[in-house]
Amino acid sequence: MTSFFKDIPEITYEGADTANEFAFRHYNPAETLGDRTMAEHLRFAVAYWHSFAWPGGDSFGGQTFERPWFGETMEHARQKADVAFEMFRILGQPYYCWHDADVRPEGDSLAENRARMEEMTDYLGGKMEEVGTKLLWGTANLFSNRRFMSGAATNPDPDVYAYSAATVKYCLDATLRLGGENYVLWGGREGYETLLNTDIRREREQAGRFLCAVVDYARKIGFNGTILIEPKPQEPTKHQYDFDVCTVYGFLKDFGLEGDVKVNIEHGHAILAGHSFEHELAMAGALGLFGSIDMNRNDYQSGWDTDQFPNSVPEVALAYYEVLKAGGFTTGGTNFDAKLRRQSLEPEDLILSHVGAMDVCARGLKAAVAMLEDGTLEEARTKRYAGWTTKERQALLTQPLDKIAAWAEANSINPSPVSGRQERLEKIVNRFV
Ligand code: XLS
Ligand code: NI
Ligand code: NI
Repeated sequence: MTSFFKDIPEITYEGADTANEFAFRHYNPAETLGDRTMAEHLRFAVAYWHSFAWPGGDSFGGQTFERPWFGETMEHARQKADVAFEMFRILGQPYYCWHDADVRPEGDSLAENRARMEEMTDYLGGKMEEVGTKLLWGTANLFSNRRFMSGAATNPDPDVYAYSAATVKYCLDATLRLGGENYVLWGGREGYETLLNTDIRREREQAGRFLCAVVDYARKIGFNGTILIEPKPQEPTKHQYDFDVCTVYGFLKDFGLEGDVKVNIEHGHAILAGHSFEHELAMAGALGLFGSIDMNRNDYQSGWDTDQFPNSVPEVALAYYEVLKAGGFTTGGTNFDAKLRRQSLEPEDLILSHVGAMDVCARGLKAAVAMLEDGTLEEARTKRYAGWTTKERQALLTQPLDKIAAWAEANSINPSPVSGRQERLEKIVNRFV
């Protein structure tokens, strides 16, 4: 036990009427909704980086958080893990996620980084056993250190490609050893700042080759989890190659990886791409790519990736509606890739941000399950496409253009527009949220 969270008790479900801040009002892990418990539906995870490694800086100022584990020694890294698992215990968090650079201090060489990661993997493994928290996913930080400033897999320097491959290798090894259920690749610097110095055709091919090597190695070592790409259109680079779900789909198809890799969709990244969260989720469902989610929103006015905890039930409800329609999570889950605002200094803020977010997700999930069970929305959708159910109309999808034209004229086809009923459907959603 560490003393960081003082006497904050373990958070339990007390129901919607409780005035206790340190209790769940909606997240009741054992409660059954449809075919699963809430815990099985939501599969919550804490992001190690935002809660324990981020110092609270922004583009105009540095560290605001003072944490006893900030420092570059292995002792600091172990202390950080102790506090992290203390928080997971208090929250009853089933999962967590890391980048290598969050859990181990930066060494003087690649070999030292690997060795430190191995040492920390053992330490984390012990903690996981003690507290019962599992690893949702591991990932490599191929964007913070200056060596990655011009990209990792897409770097013009082949030595950076090699360094990145070696880093992903030890991260996959660690993920496997800790029983991680997924492995994520987010291409933070896999993009460019200016075309004047960039060969995009070549960089895209490097990225494709890199991903093939990652998939092959994961299978070779017996990693049965899901490999996920996390799309994002920009930030930190001006143009990021994995722009959105559709772009990733095209990329995977190009390299024959559409059956091997799925997507981790982040709310804030969807917004940056000019989409809604539910758009990206529905697209992934439709393309057979749905894997996992990062549940953190952006500020709608600032236009930055602000990584805020979710706090809008209607938004979250529409997201889980699409998650459920895509079949729900298998290996994936709800990762709070969210950070405190830099003024939220107290240890309590770390706990209560997660408690609040878990409750918002639970309420959103309940609404989504209820909307599906009610069925009105799905009935209306089915009805809208009912014209396609006759044999004659279905045949249109197999006929050449000239045949269709002849058929349309012969039958005096003259479509009469039908209401899309958007406001009526939105009104139905509001019955549930
Ligand atoms: C950054 C990303 C990052 C990934 C993991 O915007 O969301 O945190 O989730 O590398
Ligand atoms: Ni993000
Ligand atoms: Ni993310």
